Amino acid sequence: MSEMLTLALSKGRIFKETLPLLKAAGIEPIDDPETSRKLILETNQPDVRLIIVRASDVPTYVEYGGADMGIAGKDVLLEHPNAELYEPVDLEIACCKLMTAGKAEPTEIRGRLKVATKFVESTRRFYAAQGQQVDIIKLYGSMELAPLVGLADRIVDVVDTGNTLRANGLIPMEHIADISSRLIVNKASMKMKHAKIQAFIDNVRAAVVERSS
Ligand code: PRT
Ligand code: MG
Repeated sequence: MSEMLTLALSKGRIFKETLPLLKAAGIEPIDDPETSRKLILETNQPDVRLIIVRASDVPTYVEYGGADMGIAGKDVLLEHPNAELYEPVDLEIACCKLMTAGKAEPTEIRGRLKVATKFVESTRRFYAAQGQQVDIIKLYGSMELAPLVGLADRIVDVVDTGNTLRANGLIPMEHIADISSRLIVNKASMKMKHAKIQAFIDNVRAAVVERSS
């Protein structure tokens, strides 16, 4: 049997925006993860399979060899600053911005700024670079709620249209980073399955260039 290539990705926006790039590389999943409950998806290529994991788990699967490659948002990768991974292609999909946000009407802040986020690592680095001491409150979702109930003065979250912030009476404040999804590769796989992975990288890179021209 020929060696298997395993690609880890999350369902939702990353899966949807990855499909055309996979197709350009000749890979088409047999099942749709939005309707199938399968976590391992076979493709039209018998030696390529997709595994469906939480967006924030993709770097973990790839670093420890549960998958040879993966597709992860830069926001997620920034939370794993020491991960042993290659990041050969910016896929320019699922684009957004990592930003601070707070209440639209200015409020008095006494003592240290309280910042609620699931992006603890990026938040710590952003405020440290400004020389500002803050208290970071780790949340796993619905960050927009934190300022509304007095849990925090600011949030750090990814923002696309800004509609979610506005709907909750918040406004974007400081820009921390531009975010897009990246192809990541396990270091041992890159050596052991070099020809196959390099061909995949070349095909995907060509598809990204083709799409942006
Ligand atoms: O759901 P889970 O906890 O597993 O992970 P996740 O929510 O991070 O996954 P998913 O699929 O929602 O996002 C995957 C990746 O898409 C993220 O890691 C980002 O790199 C990227 N991305 C791009 C976004 C957005 N755009 C985005 N808008 N991720 C999240 N959002 C959220 C945003 O925070 C807001 O709550 O979508 C909501 C709508 O955004 P607005 O600004 O258009 O209102
Ligand atoms: Mg989500």
